[in-house]
Amino acid sequence: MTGAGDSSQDVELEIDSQRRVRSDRLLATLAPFSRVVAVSHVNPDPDSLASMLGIRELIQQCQPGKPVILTVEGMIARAENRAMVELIPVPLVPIESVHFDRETAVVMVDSQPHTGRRSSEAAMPQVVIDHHETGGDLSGVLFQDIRTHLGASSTMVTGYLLEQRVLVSPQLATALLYGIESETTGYPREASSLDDGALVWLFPRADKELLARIRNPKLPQSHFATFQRALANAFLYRDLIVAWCGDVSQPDIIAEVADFFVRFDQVNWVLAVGLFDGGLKLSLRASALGGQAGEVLRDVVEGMGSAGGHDKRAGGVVPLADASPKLVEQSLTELRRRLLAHLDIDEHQGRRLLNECSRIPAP
Ligand SMILES: [Mn+2]
Repeated sequence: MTGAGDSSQDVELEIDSQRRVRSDRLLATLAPFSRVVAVSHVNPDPDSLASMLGIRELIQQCQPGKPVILTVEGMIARAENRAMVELIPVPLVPIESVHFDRETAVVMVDSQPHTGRRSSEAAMPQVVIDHHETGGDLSGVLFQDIRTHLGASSTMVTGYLLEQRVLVSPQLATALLYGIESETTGYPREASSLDDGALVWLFPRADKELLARIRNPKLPQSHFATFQRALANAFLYRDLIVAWCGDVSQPDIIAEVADFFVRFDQVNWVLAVGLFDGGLKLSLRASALGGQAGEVLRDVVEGMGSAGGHDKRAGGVVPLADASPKLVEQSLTELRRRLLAHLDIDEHQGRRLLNECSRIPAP
C-alpha cells in the first residue's frame, strides 16, 4: 500500500513539475545564486537591452535583494538604441569590468554561447534565453528557453513577467515594446501571434511620448555620409545588391544600409559590407521568407569569420590581419564570389546600381 501511495505521489510531483511555467523554472534555477549578471551579444540591440531590463525586474520583484547587473559588450551605436539607453534609462556596466564567481549566475539573452556573436566566451551562462536560429553550445546550461519561431527575445521576457504577475513600469513596457517592434517591423514579418500578443499587452502600459522619442532620434552627419558612399558603391547582380559602405563610425549602420536597399523592387537579396574596428562587418537581407539568410551568410564567411541570424536577416564579421586597401579588396572579392556562387548568379551580370548624379552649384 505504502509503495503504491509513494508512486502515485511521485506521479503527482512529476505532473506538478511539468505544470510549472517557464518563469518558475527560471527563477528556481537562479534561486541558489546570490547575484545575477545579464549578458547579451556584442553591440546590443533594443531586443537584447529590453530583455536584460525585463529579466532584472523579474528577479528584483521575485527574489528581492538580489543584485542584478546588466552588461554591455561592444558599443551602443545606432541612434535609436542610444536614445533608448539614455531615455529609459538602461544602466549598463562594461562586461570587462564585471567579476564572475561561483555565487554569480550568468543569464544570456538574445544570444547563445559560442556563436561568434560575443568577443569572449569566458563567462559561461547558467541561463540562455534566445530566439535566434543560430544554435550555440548549450552544455552546462541549467535553464534554456530557445524559441526560434518567435520574433523577439523580449516577447519571451514579457511572458515571464506576465506569468509572475510582475508590475511593469511604463519605462519597462516601452523598452519591451520597442524591443519587439524593432525586430518585427520588416515585411514579410518574422513574428508570431505570441509577439503580437505581447505588443498588445505592452502598448497601453507604454509611455508613448518616450516611445516616439526613441523611434525618432537625431542623426549625425556620418549617417548621411555612409548612405552617400553606399549608394555610390552599390552593385546590382541579377536580384542581389552588394553595397560597400567603406569605413564606418558605428557598426550598426551596415544593417541600416541593408534594410534600406532591400526595399528596392528589383532585388531579393542585399549584402552590405563596411569596415569597422579592423574587420569587415556584414549584413545580409533576404526579401522573402525561406531565404535562410543566417545559413547563407554562415556558408559565405566560412573559414574567414563568423555569422548568424534569422531567415531574412543575418549579420557577420570577417576579422582582417590589417586594414590595407589590398586585403580589404581581396576579402570583398572573395565574399562576393562566394555569395554569387551560392545564389547561382553569374559574376558578369554585375553593374553599378546608380549612375553618377550631377551636382548643382546651390539650390
Ligand atoms: Mn533579438
